[in-house]
Amino acid sequence: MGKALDGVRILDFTHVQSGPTCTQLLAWFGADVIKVEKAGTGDITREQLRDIPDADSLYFTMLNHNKRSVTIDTKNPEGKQVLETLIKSCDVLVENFAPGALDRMGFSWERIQELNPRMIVASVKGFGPGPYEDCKVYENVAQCAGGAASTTGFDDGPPVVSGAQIGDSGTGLHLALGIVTALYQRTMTGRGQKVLAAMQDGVLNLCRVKLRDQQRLERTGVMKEYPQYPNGTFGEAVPRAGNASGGGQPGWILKCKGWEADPNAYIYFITQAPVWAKICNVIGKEEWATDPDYATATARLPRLKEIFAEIERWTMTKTKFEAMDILNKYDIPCGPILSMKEIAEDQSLRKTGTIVEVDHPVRGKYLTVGNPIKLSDSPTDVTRSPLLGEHTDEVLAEIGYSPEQIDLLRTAGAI
Ligand code: CAO
Repeated sequence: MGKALDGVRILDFTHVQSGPTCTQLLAWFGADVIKVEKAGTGDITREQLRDIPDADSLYFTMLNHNKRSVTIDTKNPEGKQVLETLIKSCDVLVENFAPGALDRMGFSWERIQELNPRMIVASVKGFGPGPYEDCKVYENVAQCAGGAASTTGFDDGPPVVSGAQIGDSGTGLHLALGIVTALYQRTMTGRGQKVLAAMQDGVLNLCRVKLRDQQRLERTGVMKEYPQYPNGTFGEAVPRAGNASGGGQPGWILKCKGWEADPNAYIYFITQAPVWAKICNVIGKEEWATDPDYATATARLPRLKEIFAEIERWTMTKTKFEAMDILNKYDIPCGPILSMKEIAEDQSLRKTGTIVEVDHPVRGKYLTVGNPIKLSDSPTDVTRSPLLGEHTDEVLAEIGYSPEQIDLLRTAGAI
């Protein structure tokens, strides 16, 4: 079966996490992704957080599946010529170097356009144009600058960053969408274009509801679904909301049986208004279904703390999975707090290809997260990440270099 992006060639100048997330997705959709790396070292993550000596780290292998690797010294004049040939034969160049690095290599937008006017040049940067545009940025900087950290955590504690890599992988996702959109527009205009996904913008996009709340706060001075209501105080900016749910259906994380020993024996419980009467029945507080102090969503808002404490008295008598089984029968929205161990062992995620076991010639078998986006006509086969420079000869031969020319380039240190 063919793949959605069959025939699309990507010159992949990405490293670390944000850019590689993007090009890995494009590879899973069928694009031929040629990753250009520095000879000798390659992507810095190959050796970061290693768990097996001399084997590419999980950090690298889990972000670079289905790609080919070529090593080219982009600062060597002959290496630059090889890159020019590659630029002419590819559809998209993706990079997430520090600001200005691609220009310093001699590949400005204008130069790339001269070489290939159809080329789409896609970049991740920390910030868009403005006071911080020249800054180098990593994940947590983006979470802090994009509004995630100031709105995450508890009111009486410091800002907190999320374990979800919304700055890196989140921005890679945004960039991938920009690239396929530009490819689509190119089918009509014949022209390439620049695609920029700034990490601050990507995080802010994911924190959209918090900018919503900022404006609600400025208008009304209070947000009744936040845990600060009714007894706490609201300042000028959106406060940290603990585990309150982001929308109009109040939720909280509640202890389950075994919480004293198991740090993940918890459940997320949502007091969705349409099933309020069922919730009252399940927890044995039938009278709350008709009591005017509890019967309506508005009446409940100032009493959420007390209500969740009462529900928790019930959840603490069940394991998180027992509670799930019971609550699901009544359509009460809830979710177990799953540990990474539980997720790694989850057989249903293995069946759907969301968790995949991959074999690697140096490190052996390891688990990875497969393609979270499932296309019915473009199935994903997850293959291992390339060894450093594994495909240098193969790719150069494809773009017209003879074995003798390849040997000369190698002797010159260009590849
Ligand atoms: N051959 C020779 N040189 C190469 C090369 C190759 N194949 N590939 C890259 N280089 C050079 C670049 O030309 C650049 O050199 P100059 O600084 O002399 O121009 C240098 O290697 C690497 O550039 P860098 O500044 O991007 O790398 P860094 O490790 O110092 O910074 C990072 C890393 C991530 C902070 C920075 O790249 C960045 O801010 N990127 C944009 C934002 C981003 O994507 N951040 C998320 C990273 S994932 O957590």
